[in-house]
Amino acid sequence: EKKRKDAVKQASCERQFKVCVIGAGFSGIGTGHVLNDMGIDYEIFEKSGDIGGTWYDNVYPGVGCDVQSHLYSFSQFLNPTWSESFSEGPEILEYIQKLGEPIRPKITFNTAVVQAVWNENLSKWAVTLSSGRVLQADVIITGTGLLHKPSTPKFSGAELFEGTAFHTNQWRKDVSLSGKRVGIIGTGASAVQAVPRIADMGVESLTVFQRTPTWCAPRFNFQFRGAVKFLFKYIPGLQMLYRWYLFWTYEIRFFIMFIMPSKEIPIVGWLHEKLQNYVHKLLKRHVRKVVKDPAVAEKLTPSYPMGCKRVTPSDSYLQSFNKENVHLVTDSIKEFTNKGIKTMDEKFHDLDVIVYATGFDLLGSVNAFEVSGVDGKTLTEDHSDEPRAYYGVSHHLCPNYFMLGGPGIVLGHNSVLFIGECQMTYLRRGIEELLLRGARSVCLKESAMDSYQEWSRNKRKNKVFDDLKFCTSWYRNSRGVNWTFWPTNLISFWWHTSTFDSENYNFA
Ligand code: N01
Repeated sequence: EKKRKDAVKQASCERQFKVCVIGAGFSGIGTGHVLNDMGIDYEIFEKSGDIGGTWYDNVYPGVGCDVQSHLYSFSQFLNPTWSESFSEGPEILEYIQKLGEPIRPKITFNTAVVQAVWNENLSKWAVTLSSGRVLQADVIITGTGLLHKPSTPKFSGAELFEGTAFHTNQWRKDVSLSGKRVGIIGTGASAVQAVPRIADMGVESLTVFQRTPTWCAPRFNFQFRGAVKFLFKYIPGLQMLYRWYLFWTYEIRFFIMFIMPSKEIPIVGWLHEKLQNYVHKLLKRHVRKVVKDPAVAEKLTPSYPMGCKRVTPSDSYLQSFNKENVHLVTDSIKEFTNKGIKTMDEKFHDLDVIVYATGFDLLGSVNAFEVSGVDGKTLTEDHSDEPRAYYGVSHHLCPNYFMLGGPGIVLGHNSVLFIGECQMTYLRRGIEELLLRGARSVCLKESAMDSYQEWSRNKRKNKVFDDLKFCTSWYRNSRGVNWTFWPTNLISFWWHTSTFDSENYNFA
């Protein structure tokens, strides 16, 4: 391994190999550490003003991670001092910024990538930045994520509203909510975190406009005491063990939430169905127990199977609806007026502030900048409304181009950083292979892309998130095709990405 590492380093020095990394969130910072370890030169470009990605951008009240922190962190950079099991945004931001400190000199902030064009003759990418600079890079690694472009539905009359309106992703810290009548549209993961906090911000009223209820499981958040942090710090193996315990408990959820019980499998299929029904029953009972008004509890109870949309764990969301100043509205929004929102039942809801917790524009996020690859074909064109990437990493139109968190690897049950680490191992091996072979380019074969896409389509078939009859969600495009989700368990992802499958690539 040491010899291989030295050879890679030498080869990259000799040909002044340069990598362009896009984004300084978890993916970009993790990649920086990988490239440092490989001894490869690189630059990172970040459109925001500091390190953190989603954790820098999203500052709405209550922002946090609904995956436990000891799992939502890098295995190489364990943090023994997480203050609670589900850390909030600021603590996660602190973690990633600390991790990013050694990388900081390599990052250019407030600079977006606007275009990347593959030059076949040079076997290099010409990367155009928002500053006007054009950089020549041997390899591009993107860590731009799928959820960074907010989606703000165009409600009729929105321009008439005289109060303040903004998206959770563009939280206005300068707007005080105290004493205000606040409306929030949407009940996804962002709203579930924000609603309890906004309700406690001294607002006169908080009206939650719900289109579809969300499955809200109890989170059982707890604080880590000093003794536990001490043990985690001085016995890293213990923390790793805890991490693996979390990983497997999350992984079991894949079976419970996502796989549709198959009656064709005797006994197991029957047991599986019983288990799923039982979990649904438990969660329904939980809503009825927590929410005092039975009519409100009924409205907050989903009628679709959990896992069809993202499950949103919380210890305080449902409880908020017991507060006198929190109201649930389930009639659809008809239009905005100068004073607030009018619903289909012709009721007016007077508001001072409207918060859009309406999620993200997935296609806009994935096509954030123009990528022109082999023969001038663009990724946007190939993506159309069903973006694809081989293990969320490579694409046959883009030689020397690796995505972290690309299409097809969204998870609804476990830590996406596990996927990120697997992808980093994979692309590292790919770059090593390129350098060690003395090749100029490495490009996925089209046949590999096609068979991978076929494989993932088939794998999704018996999953609840793929079945249109249950619900709509941001996982799917307007035709109902789910292009976002990793279709099976994570051990399978790890297995497929633990080695670089050179046979599926062309080296030139
Ligand atoms: O967005 P969403 P989000 N009229 O798309 C409603 C990640 N995340 O920002 O369900 C009325 O889930 C829409 O209604 P419906 C996580 O992956 C992670 O909350 O479509 N309502 C829905 O209720 C998550 O899944 C964390 O009927 C409209 C809501 O708006 C993803 O981000 C924390 C509407 C949108 O929910 C997105 O979550 C936060 C309309 N026209 C976010 N359009 C973690 O903790 C939309 N809605 C890791």
